[in-house]
Amino acid sequence: MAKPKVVITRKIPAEAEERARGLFDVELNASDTPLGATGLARAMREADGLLPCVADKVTAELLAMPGRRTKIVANYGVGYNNIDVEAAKENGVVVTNTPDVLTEDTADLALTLMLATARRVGEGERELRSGRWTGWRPTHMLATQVHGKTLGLIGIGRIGRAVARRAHLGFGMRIIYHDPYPLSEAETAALGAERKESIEAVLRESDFVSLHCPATPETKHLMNASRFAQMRKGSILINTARGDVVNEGDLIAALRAGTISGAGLDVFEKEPTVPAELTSMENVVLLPHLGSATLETRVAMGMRAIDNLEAFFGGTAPRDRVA
Ligand code: 8YV
Repeated sequence: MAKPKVVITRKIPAEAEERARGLFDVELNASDTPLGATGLARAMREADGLLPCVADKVTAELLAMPGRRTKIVANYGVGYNNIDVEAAKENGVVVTNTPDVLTEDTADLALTLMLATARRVGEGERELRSGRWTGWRPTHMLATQVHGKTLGLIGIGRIGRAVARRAHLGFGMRIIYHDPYPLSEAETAALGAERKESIEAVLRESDFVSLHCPATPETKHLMNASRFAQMRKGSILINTARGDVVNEGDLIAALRAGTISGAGLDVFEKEPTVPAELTSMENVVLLPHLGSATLETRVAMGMRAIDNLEAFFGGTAPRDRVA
């Protein structure tokens, strides 16, 4: 029987590409340039399965396209807001994601951003590298402490819990959170966490606010001017979730006005475009969407997406089906 045809839209680690080659009639993207809407349309006309990444917009138009051959979209990533899931359901296209394997890395990066922003790591590095460091002095680049402070989590799913563990057990932080799906009493106690009834209640008491919710129509611009106004003076926002969750214009205004004192951001509203207002600010740490960017995890994400494709084409239920 002919192998199913699968298009992998971007270069993924070699080990995963090798495995895909063995299982499928696979089209790889050796040049690693984005396919764009036209390339994705061609891929979905020609292939039985698509393995896209966060920047590939799998739109309703593509999913409803006459002549579409693709029956499964196995996203490379836990977040799948790049895919119109409703349109996938309507058109009978299966969608899967890659949870679990990137939880710990993303939590590590959230802590990296928290420490780097609070302790002025980017600013210090820029000063030193540009030859502006004039030597040690007691009042040089004074920062704000991290350990023992209050961390507010918006969302307490897999990644939120991994962040809470690190912050509570490693940094002695008090953890408060809001999530429509609360933790069990036992989990709450193990994380030293406390649930708050509203996002505002979390914002009002937190020294650091870290976002760990999915990007959905409900969470679009969840952090906006009125929510920034609820945050404590001197507090810091961390975003390793999705750019859409934050109104970037309102964030810039809040930083400018000193409503909050800093931000550590791994994701942006219009990636890879980052507003010049942010790149020119010293009190923000900006990373190019590196949450899951370790070799081990990127291999594991490839394997997990391939597991989903293999199950689907083998006639069994893919483990990570989201539509
Ligand atoms: C990926 C991510 O880098 O999993 C996610 O949701 O944001 C990152 O792990 C990205 O999705 C690649 O497609």
